[in-house]
Amino acid sequence: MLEQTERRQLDELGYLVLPGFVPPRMLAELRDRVEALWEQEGSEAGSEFRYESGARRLANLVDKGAIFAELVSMPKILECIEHVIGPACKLSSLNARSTNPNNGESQPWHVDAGAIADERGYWVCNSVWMLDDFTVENGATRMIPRSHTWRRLPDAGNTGPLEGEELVTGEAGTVVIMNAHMWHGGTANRTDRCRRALHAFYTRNDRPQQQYQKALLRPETVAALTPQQRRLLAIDDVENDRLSSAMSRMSGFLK
Ligand SMILES: O=C(O)CCC(=O)C(=O)O
Repeated sequence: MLEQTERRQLDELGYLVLPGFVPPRMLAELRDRVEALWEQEGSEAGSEFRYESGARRLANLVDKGAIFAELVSMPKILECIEHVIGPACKLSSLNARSTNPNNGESQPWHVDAGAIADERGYWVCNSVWMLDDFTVENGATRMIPRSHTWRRLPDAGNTGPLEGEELVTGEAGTVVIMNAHMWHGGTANRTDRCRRALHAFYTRNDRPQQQYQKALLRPETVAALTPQQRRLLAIDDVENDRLSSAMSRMSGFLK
């Protein structure tokens, strides 16, 4: 159960840090799996979503290991997500992002999916899974607490410091639930080691998925899902087929 203080932090600050959330064995498996995928996918890694200079990416992870379907459906995470965007929600995407050693520049300030809260309220919520310690040096995520209430976007391309920004550091195994309307971005990695994270991103059911899961998942992946995971991935949701296939076509990911 979410505690009252946790609900309040999500409502007021826009984010909640869950230290030590990932059990050590799961953390080791996640690290091994993402490294194996980077090795296997080479220059194609991230192609189902996007490439980013200064960072390695992976996309469509639910299709790339049973551990990932388990991760996106963990009860505490879902409780947090549903607190922010309501119970009628689905997975939008599951990606990995690893900032390269000494990669130079911070990411521009942004909100995920360019999303501004609408008349029904918030509709995007992300979770950042630290696979390495996030430190002041290695590219931790910066955020502006309370900016999810502003209902406006940061200036495109701005990477400079902004008033009120905070750097969210933590040990590997920490998960940060983030109202994704809040202004945020990864910072520059000034160390000689990569900084790895997973982003499990959710959206309200009346909005398209960032990655149209049903079109991306292989039949054997779909067959192994629990009923709850099927619902979370919107496998049987006809309205999602309409919304997300149109979006995938527009982005060029679906012919
Ligand atoms: O990995 C991070 O620190 C944040 C990345 C992020 O916000 C994004 O890629 O949209």
